[in-house]
Amino acid sequence: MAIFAIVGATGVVGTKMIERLAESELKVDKLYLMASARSVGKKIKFRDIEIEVEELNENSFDKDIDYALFSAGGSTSLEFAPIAEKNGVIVIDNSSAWRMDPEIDLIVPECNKPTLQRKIIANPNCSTIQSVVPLRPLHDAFGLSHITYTTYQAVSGSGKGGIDDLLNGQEGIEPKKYPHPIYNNVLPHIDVFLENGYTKEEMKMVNETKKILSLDDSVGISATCVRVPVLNSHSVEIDVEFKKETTVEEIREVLKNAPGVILVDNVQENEYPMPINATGIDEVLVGRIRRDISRPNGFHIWCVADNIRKGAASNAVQIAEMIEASK
Ligand code: 2RA
Repeated sequence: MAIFAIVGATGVVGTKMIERLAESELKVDKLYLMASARSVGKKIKFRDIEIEVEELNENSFDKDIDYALFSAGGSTSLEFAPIAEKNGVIVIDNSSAWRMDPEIDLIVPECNKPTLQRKIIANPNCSTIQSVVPLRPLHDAFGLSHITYTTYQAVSGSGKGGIDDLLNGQEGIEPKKYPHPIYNNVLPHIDVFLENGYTKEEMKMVNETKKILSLDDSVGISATCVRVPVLNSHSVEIDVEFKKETTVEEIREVLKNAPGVILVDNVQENEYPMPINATGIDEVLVGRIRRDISRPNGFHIWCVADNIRKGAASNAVQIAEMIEASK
C-alpha cells in the first residue's frame, strides 16, 4: 500500500503516468494530482475515482506521501524535489535536472538498481531508455566497445506543442514549438545546440548511457538526434561494436531472452520494428539486426519504443514497482 503524487499531472507525460499507474498492480491508497495554478480544479479519472488537481506549492508534501512522480520540467524539479525529499517522499523525476548528479540514481529497471543514497531518482531521457534496454544484456554478453546512435524522434517527445505543430502543419499553419515546419519535414535538431556542435539531446544520450551501464571512457559513444513527422514512438538506429567476437544469431539469442525486449526481426516477411506497433506497449521492439559490412565486429540494431510510455511514464512507474517489490 502506498500513497502517490503526480506532479505535472495534466501534461502529456503526467496524463500517461496516471494511466500507467492505474494499470499497475501497485496498491495505491491515495493519489494526489498536482500542477500549476491554471489546472487547479480540473477533475481526472484514476481507476474508478475522480481526483481534483491541486496547486503545487511548498506545503504540497507535508502530507503522508510515499512516491511523487514529477514531470513538470527542470526548474520545478529543482525547486520542489528537495522539498519532497526532505519530507521523506521518494521522488521519481522525469526532467533532466538531476540525471547527471553523481549522488542521484539514474534508473532503467531492466538495466540497473537504485541505491537510494538520495530519495530523488532520475528517469532517463526517452531515447536513452529504449536504447539501453537492449544494450544492457548485449554488454553483459559481449562487452560494448563503441556506440553510434541515430534517432528518429516523434513529436510527442516535445509535448503538446510538438503534436500541435505536426497536426497544424498539415493545415498549413506555421509552427510554434519548432523553428521550422515538422510536417513533411525532418529536423536534425532536438533541444539546444551546445558549444561542441552537438545538441543537448545528443549529449544526454552519450552521458546517460555511460552512467546507466557504468561504462568507462574506453567505450566511445556518439549520437545524432533527429525529429521526424511521427506522432508517437521513437526509433533509434544503434551502430554498435563489441569487444568479444559474436554473430547476428548470438545477438538475436541474447535479445530473445532479454527483459523488456520483443524481437521483431524477420525481413523475409517484411517484419521489423515500427512506431505504429510500439505505441501503447512498454516493451522495446528490436530488429533489422545485421553485421556491418565495413568493419569487424560492428552490428546495426534498429529499436523502437513508445517514448511516452517506456520512455517516460512507464519507466517511472516501473521504478516505483521495483522499490515496492524489494520491500
Ligand atoms: C524529446 N527527449 O523527444 C525528448 C523528450 N524527453 O524531445
